[in-house]
Amino acid sequence: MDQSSRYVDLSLDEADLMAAGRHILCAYRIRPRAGVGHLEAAAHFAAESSTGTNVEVSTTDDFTRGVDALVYQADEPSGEVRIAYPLELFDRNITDGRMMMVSFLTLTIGNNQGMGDIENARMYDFWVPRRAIELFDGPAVGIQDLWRILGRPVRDGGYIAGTIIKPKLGLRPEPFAKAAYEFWLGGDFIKNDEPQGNQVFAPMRQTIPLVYDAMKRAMDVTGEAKLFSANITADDHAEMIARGEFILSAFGPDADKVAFLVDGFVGGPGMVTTARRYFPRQFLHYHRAGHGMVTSPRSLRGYTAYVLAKMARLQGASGIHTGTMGYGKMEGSADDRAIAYVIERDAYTGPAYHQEWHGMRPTAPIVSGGMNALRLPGFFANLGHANVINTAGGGAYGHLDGPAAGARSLRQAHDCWAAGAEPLEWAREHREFARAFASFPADADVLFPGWRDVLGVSG
Ligand code: CAP
Ligand code: MG
Repeated sequence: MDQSSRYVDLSLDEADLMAAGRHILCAYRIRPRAGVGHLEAAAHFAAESSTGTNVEVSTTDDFTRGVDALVYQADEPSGEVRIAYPLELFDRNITDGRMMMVSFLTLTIGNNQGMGDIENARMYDFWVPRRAIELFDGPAVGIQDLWRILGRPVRDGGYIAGTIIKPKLGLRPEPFAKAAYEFWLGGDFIKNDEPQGNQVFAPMRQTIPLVYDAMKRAMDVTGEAKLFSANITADDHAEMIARGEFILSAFGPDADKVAFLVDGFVGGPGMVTTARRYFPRQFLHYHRAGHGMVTSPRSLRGYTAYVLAKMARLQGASGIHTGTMGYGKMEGSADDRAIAYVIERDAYTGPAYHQEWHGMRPTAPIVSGGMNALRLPGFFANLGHANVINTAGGGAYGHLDGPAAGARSLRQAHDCWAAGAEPLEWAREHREFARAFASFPADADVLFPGWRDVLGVSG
């Protein structure tokens, strides 16, 4: 059934829609099944995403039609479809009237994924009006709170050198805490790896107190504050809360040095918002494990990593993994810096829309995935700044001279970029950075050919 007469209005002007501020706008690329017209498919997509189904129903009235999602732009050659969703469509809390991300997803990327007349459809940008910014939680804590704890300037406080306790799984409490202590002798920030929680070989109630003891000892030895991002991910929100409360209790007077990690993509919006609302004083660390199933550039469905990051800021993530922009082990490209820019800035023009954040606190980029000291200078040069949390697991625990040296190599790599120095020259005067070349020779061969001769390393 062609519903374009109801769900398409190409006379609508995007600038007018933005000025009125009564719609959320979404940009998709849609490919209809063979034999289905582009506009017909887009209309059905909008119907299924708002007030309709595949047939007219007798119960529809004029009010219903007044809140139809409307296709306002469509371009068949590119597959471009832009849809305006009236704010009234989106579910609101009965507790406090706020909007909820699960409703945004259910409508804009819900049943429309997998419709019989759509080959594939993928959201690559969306825009929210000021009213939606007012109605989403947004971040309560930001990187500036971490910089303050670290004794840094709260503006442009710079690079936070971090790691992930590796191996990903398999350490019992004592070796886990030892690994943490050794990194903290050189670095700032440690996170649980995304699957680490309360495994039977490392019960949280044993591990966390040992981690806190390691933090205290490292702070005593170094005279520096240290940070730990503890995973509270769980299916049951009561379990999440129990974990968070236990961890805060265990860290006692240093609970402000604890961030809470949630596996937000696989856990879903409910988990993120539970953490954001129940622990509003803790830095909310959004890990996006699993996102690649929909955000991969090879995916023709779902939404992009750029869209995921915007959603995370609205939900209140203090930081989210934004990838390594072609410099690490995960897929990505240099242009992925837009994912960092859209969440850290007060406003940003993305692939379809210019988004003003109207004072919503920023979400910090978290850079992780195959990173080590050799890869960092190029990464920073591409991003253009170092106001990020970087977590390098292999890049620290794979360093030949141990985790503390690995941590120092990361900071020296940052300092090399900040000084505008040539890395091989910098390595001559910075031992741990130099030893990263020997620690990661395959990377060194690719990034710095001839490094052995320059650094006098045989082999
Ligand atoms: C990195 C990591 C991160 C992913 C996240 C891992 O470890 O801990 O979870 O990189 O990817 O488990 O692989 P390494 P993203 O530093 O040892 O690679 O940040 O792209 O979501
Ligand atoms: Mg990990």
